Amino acid sequence: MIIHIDMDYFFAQAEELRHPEYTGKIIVVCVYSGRTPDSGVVSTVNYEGRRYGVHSGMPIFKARKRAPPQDSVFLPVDHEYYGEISDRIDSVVTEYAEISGRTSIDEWFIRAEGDAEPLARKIKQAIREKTGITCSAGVAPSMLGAKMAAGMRKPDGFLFVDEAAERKMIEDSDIEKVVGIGEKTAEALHGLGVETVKNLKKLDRMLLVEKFGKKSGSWLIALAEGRYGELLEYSEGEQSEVSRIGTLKEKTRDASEMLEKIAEMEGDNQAWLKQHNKFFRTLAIAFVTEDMKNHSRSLSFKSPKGWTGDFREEEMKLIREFLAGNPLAVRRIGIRYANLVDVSGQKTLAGEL
Ligand code: TTP
Ligand code: MG
Repeated sequence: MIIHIDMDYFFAQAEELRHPEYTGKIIVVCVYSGRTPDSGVVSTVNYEGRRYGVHSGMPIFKARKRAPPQDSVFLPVDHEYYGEISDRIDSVVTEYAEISGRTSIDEWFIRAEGDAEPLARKIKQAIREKTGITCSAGVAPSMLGAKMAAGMRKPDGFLFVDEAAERKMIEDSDIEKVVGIGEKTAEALHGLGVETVKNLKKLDRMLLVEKFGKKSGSWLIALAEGRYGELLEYSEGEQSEVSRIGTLKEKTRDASEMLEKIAEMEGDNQAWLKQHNKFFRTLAIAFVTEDMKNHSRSLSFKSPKGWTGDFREEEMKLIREFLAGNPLAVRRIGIRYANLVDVSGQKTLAGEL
């Protein structure tokens, strides 16, 4: 079984965590472009704000019109801080799960070999206890099913679906709600009379391939035929960062030992980038100190970096910078590439998300 974890209104909840004085207020987290004081878009908003119709991707000036000013706080995004919380959640997930992957700053997939439901509940609770913020969890036979299940009960939700329930959930779903189907694909399918996944079954297979090309057409056929496990490769397309974390032989303040561990793991990150035709802009190093606290240091490059680069110098700089500001020894160390840029030039279904 697969467990999917998705944090609730993540950036806004992270802001609530460090600003308890804003409890009950509408929190709108914004990416300001700087052109005018209100230029830019909404990154996310808490559920108080969603009730007024404020949502991700909306222009800030529009959000200002919808959210009552006396009850609202508008804050700029702080990726460094959200990244640190994400790392803290990642340590909780990796503590409980044998095989897991972080697929964006606020999402994890976990492969559960044994009894998945109690494991998922345990992880959900541990995240709440150790980080103070809530998530929604979905458990299903496939990645697609788990992700959709997690989305059905938000916020602070939990949904377990077995094979039959997963099939019903996906078949009854509106086509545009299926993870991996973008706006354009959904529109084209509406044009063919398809509203739900069930309707897709009636379409001629050849027509799907003709209309959407071999790759996307085959993806839709697998969806129609209920081969949900095969859709996994596409949902990876959403991944906006790739990271590895490892435990050092013993706790240390020796920068070259840390660098050696990073070099061991970096190959995995680079292989992943190459396989998925991605470059990255942000390089981050995560540190878990002997008191089990998480820290991270990052830098961003002006132009995206490829999968063959050597970043020893930058990594050393980040490690030294961290050690200079923290007196403790380091127990675990991680390497993360974020702000990924697609360089394949090919549009896939997932790329439309
Ligand atoms: P999501 O998980 O899509 O959204 P969310 O966590 O805010 O809300 P939900 O409870 O529905 O899961 O995205 C995670 C974070 O990514 C989100 O907190 C902010 C950021 N984000 C953007 O910056 N722009 C966007 O358009 C979206 C969708 C998300
Ligand atoms: Mg989320």
